[in-house]
Amino acid sequence: MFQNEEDKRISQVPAIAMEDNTEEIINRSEYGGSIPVDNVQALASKDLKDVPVRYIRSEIESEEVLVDESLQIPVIDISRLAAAGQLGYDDELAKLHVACRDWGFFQLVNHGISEAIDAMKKVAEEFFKLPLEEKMKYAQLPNTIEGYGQAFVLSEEQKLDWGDMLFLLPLPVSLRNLRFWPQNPNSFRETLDEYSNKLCGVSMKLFKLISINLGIEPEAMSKIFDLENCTQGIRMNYYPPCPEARKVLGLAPHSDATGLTLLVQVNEVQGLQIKKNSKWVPIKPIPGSIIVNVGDVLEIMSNGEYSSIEHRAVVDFEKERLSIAAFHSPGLEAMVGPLPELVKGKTPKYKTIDAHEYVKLTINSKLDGKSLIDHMKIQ
Ligand SMILES: O=C(O)CCC(=O)C(=O)O
Repeated sequence: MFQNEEDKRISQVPAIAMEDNTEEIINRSEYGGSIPVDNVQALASKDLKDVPVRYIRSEIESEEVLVDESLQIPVIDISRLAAAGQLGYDDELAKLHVACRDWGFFQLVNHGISEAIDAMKKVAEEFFKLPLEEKMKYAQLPNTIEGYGQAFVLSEEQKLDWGDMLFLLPLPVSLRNLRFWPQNPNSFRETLDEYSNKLCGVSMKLFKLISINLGIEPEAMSKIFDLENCTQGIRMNYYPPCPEARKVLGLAPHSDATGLTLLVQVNEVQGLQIKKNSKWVPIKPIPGSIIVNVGDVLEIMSNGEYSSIEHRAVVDFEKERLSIAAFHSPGLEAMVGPLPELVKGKTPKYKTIDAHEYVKLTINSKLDGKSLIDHMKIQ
């Protein structure tokens, strides 16, 4: 069906845009940023007995974590989805629909991009192992979101996450800000370039299948999210071990403000939990799989047929944990709202705003459950 079209399209985009156009695009401050806070990896290396109070979240002790091995997110085999018309295709498509509608989360296997994932994991691990001063060469600047640091810190009182991150915007290629792209390890940039293109390819396949499942034209969503039109953000999360691991969070509960998020866990340490029936369910990643989740934009576009799901990251007492999340959002020219073909004859449940406004809203909101989507709901 689409298999080779995709590869063709990807190959038409410059494989790598590595000229340093930093001066032109360094200042994207119109969207806002985060208040700088202490580096958590450095704090954790001090062998603390007590964790500073700004990281302690008393509320999490009373929240129920469901330890039920049988309750796991669906597993979707994308190679079966690509084999249109062959035995099993319709079943897998139906499984994908249920996964998006009832779970908002699934694990994707047989995606065919393991090499790019393994290479990315390796350079991400190497980057976070570098001395702090080397990593700080790529530190966020005031009022920007890209670079090494933290995100979503909007007040001096806000509780903090036990983790650091490197956030970059690989797509669109024309807006890459290489100022923040590490050159150490020296294969970092080309590895990320490859990873970004491959993940965008997988997400385009998913958007097409999702369009089919929603009963709209197959290209309806992938046109909005393709390599030329899509905005792709990649966040590499580093969660150091914590002596009070049960009292802190690596990443506060949130839903993703994107269309689809593709997440890989870098090492074997688990930490992702999703909210299901008001309880936290730990996710056990299948080695080599990609964890996919429905973001707020897909909830909005589907007029609520699919739902973004709250999730959070917990940390370990002894081991560091790393993950890499890739967020696929509509380009800045798009409108964010229910797709007209999905509203026909029904009442839109969400507002329509332009993507600039939506991005500003996202960056200037702290991670707080599904508060962003509540803002978009028509009451
Ligand atoms: O580390 C994880 O497993 C979750 C990461 C995540 O939710 C994010 O980066 O938005």
